[in-house]
Amino acid sequence: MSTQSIVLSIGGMGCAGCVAAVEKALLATPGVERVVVDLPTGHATVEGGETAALVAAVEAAGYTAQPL
Ligand SMILES: [Cu+2]
Repeated sequence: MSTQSIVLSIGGMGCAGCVAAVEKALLATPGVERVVVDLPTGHATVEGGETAALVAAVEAAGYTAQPL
């Protein structure tokens, strides 16, 4: 069974520390298996989890998230 990837546009990241914080928040979300956050594009590619929960986790970490 393949895991569906969800791509989020993250707002508010300015450095590698932000990337790490967003990655940590997403990885802590139930069902998430893999997270790749790209700072230049602001895109987070997430395998597993549900979109609404991912957005909520990112927002709780202090950033914005919008599904692409
Ligand atoms: Cu930062």
